[in-house]
Amino acid sequence: MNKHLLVTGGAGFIGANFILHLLSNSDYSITNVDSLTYAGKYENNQPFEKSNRYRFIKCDIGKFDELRTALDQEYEAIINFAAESHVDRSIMDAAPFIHTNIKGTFNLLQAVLSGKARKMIQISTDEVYGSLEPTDPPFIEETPLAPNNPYSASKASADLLVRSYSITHQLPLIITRCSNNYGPMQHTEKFIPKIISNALNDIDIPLYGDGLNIRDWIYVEDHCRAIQMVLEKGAAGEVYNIGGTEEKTNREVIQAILNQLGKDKHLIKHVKDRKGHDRRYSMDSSKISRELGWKPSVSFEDGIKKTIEWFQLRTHERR
Ligand code: NAD
Ligand code: TDX
Repeated sequence: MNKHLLVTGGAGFIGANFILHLLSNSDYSITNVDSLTYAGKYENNQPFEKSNRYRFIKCDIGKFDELRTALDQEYEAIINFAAESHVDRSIMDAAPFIHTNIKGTFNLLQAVLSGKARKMIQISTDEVYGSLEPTDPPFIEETPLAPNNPYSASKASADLLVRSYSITHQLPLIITRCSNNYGPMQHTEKFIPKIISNALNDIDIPLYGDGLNIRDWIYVEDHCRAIQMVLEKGAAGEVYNIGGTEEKTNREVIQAILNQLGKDKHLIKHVKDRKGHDRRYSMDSSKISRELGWKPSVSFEDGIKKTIEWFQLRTHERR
C-alpha cells in the first residue's frame, strides 16, 4: 500500500525537484501545499500535475486555518520545504521570514502533535551554523548555531522549535541541514541561475565584495536522494548534515560557468558587498554517509553542465 506524504513548498526549487524524484523513485502519494509566493511556480509542478499520486492545495503554512484544509487525513510524514529562502530579501524585509519560517514551522509541529502526521522532516540549512574562516574545519551536527542574517536566524529558530517538540513531546522529528543547492527550476535571484541567465543574455553578473566567499555546492538531485534516505531510514530526534563536498569561491563559480558558455569575463561586475556576508560554509556529511549510506554522486562540473542545459532549453522553449 502506498503511503501519503505532506510536502510543503513543493512549487519551489528543491520541493519541486523532490516531488519529481519521489514520483519516479517511490510509490508515495503526495499532497503539495504551497502559497505560491513569487518563488513558487505553477510550471514547476506541471510535469506531474496529472499524476494520480499527486494533489496540490494552495495554502499559507503560516495560517493554521488555511493549513487545516490539507489536514483531512493522517500523513506518513510532513516534509517541510516551505520557506522564504533568499538572504538578500531577508535583509530588506525580515517580516515574511518570521511568518513562514518560524510561524509556519510551528503550525506544522502543532499538526504533528495533534496526530495528523506520524513524523516530520524539517529541511534546514548550513547557514544556521554561521560563518567559517577558510582554514576552519567543516560544520558538524554539534557545531553551535550562530546565524548571522535574518534568514538564517529564522531557520535556526525553526530548528530550535523542532528540537523542543522532539524532546518535550517525544515526537519523531528529524532536521536535515544542507549546503548550497543548484540545478533545474532554481529561481534566478540565486547566484548560479543568475550567472547562467545573465550570461546567456549578455547582461552584467553582479559579484558581491571581493568574490572570495566560499560555498559548498550540491546538485539538487543529490539533496533529494538524501532526504528520501532520511525519510525512510533516519532516526527520530537526529540532525543530518548534507554537503556536496564541492567548495568554491564565488569567483571560481562564475569563471566555471563563463568557460562552459564560452562567454567573456568582462560580464563580471564587482558590486557592493552583502551586509553581514558569511565568508564560508562547509559541511561534514560523514554522519549521513556512515549511518544511512549517502554520498553525493554528481560532480560540480557535471551538475553545472546539466543546469546550463536546463536553462538553455527553457530559454529556447520561451522564444
Ligand atoms: P524556494 O524559495 O525556491 O521555494 C520556497 C517555496 O515555499 C515556494 O514554492 C514558495 O511559494 C513556498 N512558500 C513560501 N512561503 C510559504 C508559505 N507561507 N506557505 C506555503 N508555501 C510557502 O526555496 P528552495 O531553495 O527550494 O528551498 C527550500 C527549502 O530548503 C527551504 O526551507 C530552504 O531554507 C532550504 N534550503 C535551501 C537551500 C538552497 O540552496 N536553496 C539549501 C539548504 C536548505
Ligand atoms: O548576485 C549575486 N552575487 C553574488 O556575489 C548573488 C545573488 C549572490 N552572490 C554571492 C553571495 C553568496 O556568497 O553568491 C553566494 C551565494 O548566494 P545565494 O545564491 O544568495 O546563496 P546563499 O546566500 O549562500 O544562501 C543559499 O544557501 C543556503 C540559499 O539561498 C539559502 O536558501 C540556503 O539556505
